[in-house]
Amino acid sequence: DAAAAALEASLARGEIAVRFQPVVSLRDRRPILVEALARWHLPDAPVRPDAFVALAERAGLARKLSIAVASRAGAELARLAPGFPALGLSLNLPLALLLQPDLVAWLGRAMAGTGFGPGRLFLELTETTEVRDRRLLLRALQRLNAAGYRVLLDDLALGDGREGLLALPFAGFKLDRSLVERLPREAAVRHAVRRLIGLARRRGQMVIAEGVGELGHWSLLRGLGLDSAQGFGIGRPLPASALPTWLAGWR
Ligand code: G
Ligand code: G
Ligand code: MN
Ligand code: NA
Repeated sequence: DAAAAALEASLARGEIAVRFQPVVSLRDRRPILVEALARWHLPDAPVRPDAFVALAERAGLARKLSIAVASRAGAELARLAPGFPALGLSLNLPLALLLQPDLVAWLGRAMAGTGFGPGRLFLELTETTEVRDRRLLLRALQRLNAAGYRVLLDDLALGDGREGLLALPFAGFKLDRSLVERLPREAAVRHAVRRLIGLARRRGQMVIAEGVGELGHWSLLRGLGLDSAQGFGIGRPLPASALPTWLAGWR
């Protein structure tokens, strides 16, 4: 259809831009990584990421989109050095791509020459659709772990049926903004989150709070045992060129 053709043309012309949102340590404030967030701006208006990511998946362009985002993110961050710290880079990947047996090969090619090898990359499993075959996901995680990647379960909420996935060898998870927002006012949510974090700790998994809008909640998050945090209160998604200024202000 027309939308798919427009996206394919934009991909071919290198028109998919990337913004970077920092994740910082709740212990020592140090920036740990930046998450790459794709942006598509048509002449009249921006297209919402969730809309064009879904379009890409429907149109068989998901892999092309991921390669475009990954290679552009790597190239733009590489251009910031020297003087910019060796932060990690986090990429969002839907389940269908994470399961691809040749993911390690094509992602490696996309990042070649950028300085972002597996040891500096985090992969966020964004998919909210059901994982039908856990063994396939387990095998994919084993392949990625063996290659040195760290895979995070993105947007984990309570009662969404995905908690059980944490028994798989994920490096950690991101606590969904909907939960993080409720923590200050709801003891039951704090209790449930503490339990999740306890489980993660025992498995050596890291836990990132998403959607932290106010720095006032820092000590609450830290007290719950969260490792790190991301959100508009820390840093908005920024173009690569704005990261050094953000970093200088953050310190
Ligand atoms: O800023 P924000 O509106 O970017 O992101 C909206 C949604 O789009 C989020 O769920 C995010 O994970 C997803 N998203 C952003 N960039 C990418 C990308 O490059 N690939 C995939 N699969 N999802 C992305
Ligand atoms: O699903 P994923 O977590 O990858 O999506 C990230 C999305 O969340 C992006 O759209 C990003 O712009 C948005 N986001 C990040 N931090 C905040 C925040 O503090 N508040 C709000 N409302 N959105 C945020
Ligand atoms: Mn994400
Ligand atoms: Na997320």
